[in-house]
Amino acid sequence: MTKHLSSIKYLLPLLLLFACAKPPVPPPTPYGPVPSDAQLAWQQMEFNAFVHFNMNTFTNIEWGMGSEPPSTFNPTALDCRQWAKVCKEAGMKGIILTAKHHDGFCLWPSAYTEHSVKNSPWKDGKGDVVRELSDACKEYGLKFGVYLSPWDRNHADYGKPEYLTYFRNQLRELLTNYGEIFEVWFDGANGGDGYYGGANEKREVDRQNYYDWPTTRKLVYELQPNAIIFSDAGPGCRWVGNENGYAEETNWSTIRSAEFYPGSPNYKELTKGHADGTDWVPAECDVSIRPGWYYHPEQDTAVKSLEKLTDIYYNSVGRNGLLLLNLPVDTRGLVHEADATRLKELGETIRRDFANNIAEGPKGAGKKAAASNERGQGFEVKNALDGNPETYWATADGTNSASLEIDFPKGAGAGKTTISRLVLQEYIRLGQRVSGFKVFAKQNGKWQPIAEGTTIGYKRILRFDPQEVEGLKIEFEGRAVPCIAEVGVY
Ligand code: FUL
Ligand code: CA
Repeated sequence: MTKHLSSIKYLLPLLLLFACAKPPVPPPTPYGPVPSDAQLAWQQMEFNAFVHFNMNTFTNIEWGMGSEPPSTFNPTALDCRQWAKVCKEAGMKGIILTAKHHDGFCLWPSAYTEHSVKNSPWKDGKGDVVRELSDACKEYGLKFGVYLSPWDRNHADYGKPEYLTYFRNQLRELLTNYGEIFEVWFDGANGGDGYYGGANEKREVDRQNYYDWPTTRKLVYELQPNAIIFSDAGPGCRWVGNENGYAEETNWSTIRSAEFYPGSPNYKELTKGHADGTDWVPAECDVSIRPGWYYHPEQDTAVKSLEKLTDIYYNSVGRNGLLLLNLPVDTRGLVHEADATRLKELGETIRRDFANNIAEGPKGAGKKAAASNERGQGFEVKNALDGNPETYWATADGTNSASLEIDFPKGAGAGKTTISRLVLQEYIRLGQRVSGFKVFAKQNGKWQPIAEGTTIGYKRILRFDPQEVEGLKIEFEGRAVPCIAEVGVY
């Protein structure tokens, strides 16, 4: 009997513990399509470089016909390490190179054509720009991607089924011989006049069916399982629908991708995406630092201003897009001084603008944040203010509208804090859920509306004139319970 009693004595506290411990709260269910791990890693790169450098650099035009003799390609001081250094210092994470543009000239010694660097005077035909840049990227800790133009104005078979074998053979070379390729860029521009092996004629293709894209995609994934395929239709990422570097305020990372193909006429819909999209295909904003994609000496004085580039950054990365900023490498084979200087300034501006998140961390104002609703353990509001994109604040099922409030600690001055930027990030592993938000600032004890918006997605940045605030409140409206990974205040 005593033996029994004593065992009850030990069991009781354990039983009590069980009774009091709250059951773990399950995470919200995903809403709609969600990104793959590769798409998530890609989006986190945020800011990448495009490099247009090829035959057109030496003919000083944008689109070569395909009849240019390889002898024309002759950079005098090509240095891919200089490109990589400039990009790295600007805060970019990867570089995509025009390995072959519409004129068909190849920057690598392809085994399938004579129209390449191997027949150029550069390095006596022993050079390989793809090799040099992929090596430089490795050295500088950048990812490397390739642009391979589907349209080829040099190739005799363009427009016939035989050309697709050639195209895929080239893709195989690029995706096999140069290490990891993070992005493969398929331009929508194709079909029209060209040299075509001497035929000098106009060749139109059925853009939707000619290329048999499913087969090409399969090849890409077979050789580079983590590559992001860029095209108007994705599937990895999509064109934003313009070449000026601006996403729209509303930017869904989902589209009904079956309605698009590279070069499809409905491309304007790509700008906003589709709220009811069937596939996760986030937007990439490609834009050149100069008026042209290729280098033209007369544009040395037309490099975009720091103000313009900063605006582009805020309207691409700051609107749920990835910024792919093009550098037209010059005839020496270098990023021109004017572009390099501007890029350095841009990098410094971005770093400075986001140097000090006053909401983050145990000492930050976020410590005092409060939410109108919290889902429970593991989903508290503090998760939105910890600087960790993998933790998030979520509300209870059914609570699709919720607000978060941050009070700023009394500083010197009169307990006021000056802010000019707000960064909002959804936890997109669970889909894109927020459809609207409003921002209020507490000024002299009263809440004043200062901004509002629609989608957030991976990242939304708001800029406002510097203002003194005592607190900030953000109201979120979700299509499902909001999952907010980060709120940053600068
Ligand atoms: C366009 C091309 O036609 C341009 O030459 C450039 O490569 C740009 C990135 O895409 O569609
Ligand atoms: Ca977090």
